[in-house]
Amino acid sequence: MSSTACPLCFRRLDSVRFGCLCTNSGCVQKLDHGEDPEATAHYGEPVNRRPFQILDHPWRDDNDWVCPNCETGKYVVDACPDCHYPMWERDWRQAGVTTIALTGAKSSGKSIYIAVLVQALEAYLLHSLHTSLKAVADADQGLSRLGTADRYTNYYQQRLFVERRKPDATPVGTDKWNWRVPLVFSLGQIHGMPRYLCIRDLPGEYIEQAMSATEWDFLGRADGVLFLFDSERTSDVQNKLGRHGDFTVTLAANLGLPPLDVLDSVLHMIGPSAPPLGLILAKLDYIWALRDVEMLGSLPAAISNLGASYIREPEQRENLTDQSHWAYPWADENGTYHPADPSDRDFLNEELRSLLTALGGGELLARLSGRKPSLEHRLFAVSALGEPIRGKSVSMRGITPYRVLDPVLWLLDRSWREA
Ligand SMILES: Nc1nc2c(ncn2[C@@H]2O[C@H](COP(=O)(O)OP(=O)(O)OP(=O)(O)O)[C@@H](O)[C@H]2O)c(=O)[nH]1
Ligand SMILES: [Mg+2]
Ligand SMILES: [Zn+2]
Ligand SMILES: [Zn+2]
Repeated sequence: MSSTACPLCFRRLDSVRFGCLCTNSGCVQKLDHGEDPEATAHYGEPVNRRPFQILDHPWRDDNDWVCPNCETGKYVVDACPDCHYPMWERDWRQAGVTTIALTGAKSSGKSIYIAVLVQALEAYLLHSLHTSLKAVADADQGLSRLGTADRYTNYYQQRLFVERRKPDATPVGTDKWNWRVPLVFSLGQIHGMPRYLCIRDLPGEYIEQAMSATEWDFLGRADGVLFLFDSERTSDVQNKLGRHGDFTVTLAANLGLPPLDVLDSVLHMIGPSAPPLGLILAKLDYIWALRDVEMLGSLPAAISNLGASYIREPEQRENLTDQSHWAYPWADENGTYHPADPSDRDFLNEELRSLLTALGGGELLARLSGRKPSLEHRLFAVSALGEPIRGKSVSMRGITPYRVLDPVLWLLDRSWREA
């Protein structure tokens, strides 16, 4: 059954324990009770204590619980009973929530992926499911943090689309609230219920440290973990494109730890559970560029293979004789939900296995099966930019993202197909 979850700690919410929190900014300042230990443990940063109460039913009105500090229920919101994260949307408890954690080495392309994913998802929802994507408004007035819409604009979109320059690494220092809190999007009514997507972007720098702590437990509870394997880091790209001169290829030493070490960290942070894992070959445009600069015969067959499905976008639904065979989920004019046909995805999965092996990622697959046989994994390939960066700026021809929806729609379809 599709159900609701906490956007921060990714815990499924039950109908036994309900939290309510006063978000009045005056209350945070007036209450001098120090830190809230539960919230601090989950956020990984000190969070001030605020008036909070557990109820055995959802907070309805002031008769249930009035904030003892400001003596009103005006600012009381439904909050996670465990991490105290406030869920401000009225329909949150009745919604289907999909939670995704984005992992990978430093500079593997996670933040850029989010920048283009959100735009692609917006267009896809409108066209294929007739709904719209909205950044959820953050009504937590008590804390001076930016909400999803502002963070998306300032940290993701702006750098990519407006400034057209390489983005800074996801900040681990001063701007830490940027990634300590999730990006939350409302996706509209899909297959009978309001749907939300919560994504947590992680700085590679922290993932590489592989800490076990309450703040990372959300990884094990995610509906899916995406792991980016950076094409830029492979020896073919480093040696063949790095020396070519036309392309900006970052030296492997500046790209964080080798993917195998990072995967080990991620598996350690996931702990004993086994959320589905999407292994994404990121920055696929570098692989395409290899085919342009090298004699095809000198490249492994899996890279030079012209017929491979990882060089093609999936077929458009309009072009199919039987639309039920579309690679992505869609809704007809009556709003009936049609799940994705997995055949394109299965085919891609098999082809990418040989490509990843040719690129030196075979050990990664062996490690996944060896360390966690119970963990379901699937391969994807994306290019967020559509072509390699030359100089310091993104191509002036524009950004043409490639297959960025695939990994996320794989996970969304899994939750959506359950009504
Ligand atoms: N050619 C190419 N470069 C990309 C692509 N995606 C990201 N990059 C480049 O890779 C670099 C790192 O991208 P980020 O998205 O900041 O990487 P990150 O994984 O968020 O890094 P951390 O925040 O440090 O963990 C940037 O300079 C991007 O321009 C892509 O699809 N193609
Ligand atoms: Mg980042
Ligand atoms: Zn929570
Ligand atoms: Zn209050």
